[in-house]
Amino acid sequence: MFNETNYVDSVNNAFYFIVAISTVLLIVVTFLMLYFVWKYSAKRNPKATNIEGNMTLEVLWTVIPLILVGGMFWYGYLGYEISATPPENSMVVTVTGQMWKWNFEYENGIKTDTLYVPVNKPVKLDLVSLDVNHSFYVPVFRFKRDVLPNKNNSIWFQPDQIGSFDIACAEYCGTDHWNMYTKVVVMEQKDYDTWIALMTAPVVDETEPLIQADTTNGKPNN
Ligand SMILES: [Cu+2]
Repeated sequence: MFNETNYVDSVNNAFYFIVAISTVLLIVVTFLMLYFVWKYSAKRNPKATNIEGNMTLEVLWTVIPLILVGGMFWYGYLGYEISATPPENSMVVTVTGQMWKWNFEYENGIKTDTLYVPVNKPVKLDLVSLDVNHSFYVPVFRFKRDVLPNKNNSIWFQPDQIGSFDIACAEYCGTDHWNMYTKVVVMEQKDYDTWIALMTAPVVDETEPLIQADTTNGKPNN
């Protein structure tokens, strides 16, 4: 759904990889368990055997999980590396988390409580907390990053679809944590430019149309 210049595919692949391994293991373990219950029941196996150890088995059940977990790490790391490197031409928005709301400040000083971004453009988010630990979570963009009072994290994303998507706080931060929701609104570039123009327009006579009143500073900074 979101494009390959982003890290969304890597996150999805890591997820599918882990689900596939877990499913196979679940099936194998369940069948073995049922088989052993049947085979070693008191009726078929009245006298228990004391097994000292089995080197081959022990090596196998150490090495195979190590390879599987290494694979999970590798898939996860591929996505993490991309997510940690915002493109040079990213638009920068400062995200401030506080109990219990989000605020967004754009390069030209505009402040909003909903995040507005143009489509197909990389957006870098600088994450700041005014009080306790929060976590900025946008499920549809496949990212979640801690927002901490003593350390400035950042994350970037590039939406390729118009729409309005949920933002949540994913770190329990107090009484109204459950309600710390807002939206990211992805718009066509021209709609975004119009929005910026409206937001930056000086207060004018009500008879004048707002957009025409502002032709000098109506463009975003980059
Ligand atoms: Cu929070």
